[in-house]
Amino acid sequence: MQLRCAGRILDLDTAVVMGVLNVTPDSFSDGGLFLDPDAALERAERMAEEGAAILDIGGESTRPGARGVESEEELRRVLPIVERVAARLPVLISVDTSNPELMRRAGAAGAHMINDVRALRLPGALEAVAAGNLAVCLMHMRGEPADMQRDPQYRHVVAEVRSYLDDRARTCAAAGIERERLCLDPGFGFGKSTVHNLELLAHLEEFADLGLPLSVGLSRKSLVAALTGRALTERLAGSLALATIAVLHGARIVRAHDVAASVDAVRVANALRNIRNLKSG
Ligand code: 8Y4
Repeated sequence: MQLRCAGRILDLDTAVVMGVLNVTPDSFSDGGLFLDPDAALERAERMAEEGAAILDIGGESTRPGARGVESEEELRRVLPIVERVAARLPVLISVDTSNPELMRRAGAAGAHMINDVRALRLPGALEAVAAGNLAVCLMHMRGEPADMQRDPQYRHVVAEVRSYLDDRARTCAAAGIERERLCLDPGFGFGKSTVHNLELLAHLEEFADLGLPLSVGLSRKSLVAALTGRALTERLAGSLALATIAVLHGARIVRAHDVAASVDAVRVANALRNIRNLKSG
């Protein structure tokens, strides 16, 4: 299984780690530290050394309750970092954005992928990605960050999220974005209760039969807090357990803050998957 990213091929027969690089001053864990471009670059270098296959660079906070940032400010934060990382590191670069203007300009800055929590639903986003050759990760979100955790309800969360992603993938294909460029993500924590998140994780394999690579983001999220009772800075072990389970259930891209530890967890899960596949022929 492969993903076509701006002329490069990402082999996803084994799962890889996508490291998170926030360039927001209100970032929940990095506290504005990485608004400094030199610090951002150092952090990027370190994550690449630690084995991240992809870096996800984002300038808009999508934490529950977060407010959108103005388009110009987002471009101003993200594009210079993308340019500098692309010039220096061999790693694939994903841009975490819903902003069509940033999508249009990301490729020229050196990005390979768009990661959109709104799955190209904003006006102009489909056209912006179709006009280039970047890959795109389509994520499910119920509602908007400002209100998404206000008592989310589903009749069948797995079926509803799956059918949403299938629909978005078909819409992308119809708009001229080849399926080889698409990746799907159930959007853990984006308008989901603890039980919804667990149901999605337990039934992740049902998404795999859509035939597209799956990505997941579980690192440090409220699901870890709900299951372990841990504060934000104490969630690594729980995050690694969830990442391991996700790969065993078919995830191919694991979005994570703690790259070195996540790479180890993903290696363990990849090894187990390989053995299982060898034995079942
Ligand atoms: C603590 C730690 C509290 C993290 C909240 C958070 C995903 C994503 C995000 C995801 C994809 C986050 C941009 C939310 N999550 N993209 N982005 N999949 N594809 N919250 O799950 O990390 S940001």
